[in-house]
Amino acid sequence: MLFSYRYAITRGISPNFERAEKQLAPTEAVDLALAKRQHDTYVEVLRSVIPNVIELPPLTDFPDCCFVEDPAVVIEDKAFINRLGAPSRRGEEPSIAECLEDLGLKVFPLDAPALSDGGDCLYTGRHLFLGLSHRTNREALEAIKSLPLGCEVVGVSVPEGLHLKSFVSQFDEEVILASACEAGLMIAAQLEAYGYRTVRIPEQAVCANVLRIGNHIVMQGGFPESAATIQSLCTEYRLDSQVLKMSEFIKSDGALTCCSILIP
Ligand code: CIR
Repeated sequence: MLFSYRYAITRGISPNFERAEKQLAPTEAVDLALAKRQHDTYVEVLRSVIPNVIELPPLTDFPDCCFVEDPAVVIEDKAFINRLGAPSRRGEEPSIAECLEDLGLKVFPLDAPALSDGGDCLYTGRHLFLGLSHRTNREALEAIKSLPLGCEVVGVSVPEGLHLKSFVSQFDEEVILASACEAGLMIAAQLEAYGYRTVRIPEQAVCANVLRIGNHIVMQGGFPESAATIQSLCTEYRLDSQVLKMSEFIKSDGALTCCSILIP
């Protein structure tokens, strides 16, 4: 069943987290102690709604290792392992691939010249939308299309920013949240062509990235206008909601979905 998960994979923060990739230098430095507390709370929230949460040990040499969404993408009982777009992140994948294999998933590695990040993969149950971004290329699109995933794979142009899911995320089977910024609107128009309802989310683009698990929505804390929009949608769809502030991850372009791999 869509949104029902037996396992989640997470990974603790690297001691070198301050050196994580960033599109822009943050105005305030990353607070490592606060980042750890926020990550602990994230894991606690997952534990409250998913029976098995696996915490992989941090990788000292990989400052971005907590962003486990990027190395692998799970589609039902299958997964593909990305060849990550940022060279500094290549090497995060093997332990994740091993973990997925141990859980019994059929795992397909992607090879050069494909480049892809999980943040560019939005799986809705009907479609796998693949953001074509600075991190994900057309070779990856062709390679993923050739895998036996059992869903239609569609390329979506991401005009700026990091990933497709820096601007959109799935709220319900046929409902996708999209940032009200220009790039969000352009992406939303591409998804609407496939029959999805999209809902505009104000404030920062990262606010459109929520976690949907069972009947729960977890949204980013610290953004009252977007919280009000998402809350009223939760009321309409009879979903519970919860707010989780991940400010230290936003400084490294991370959103809520990026810190876990969810496995049905
Ligand atoms: C990176 O640039 O790769 C990391 N600093 C952020 C990755 C965020 N990933 C995601 O949202 N899926």
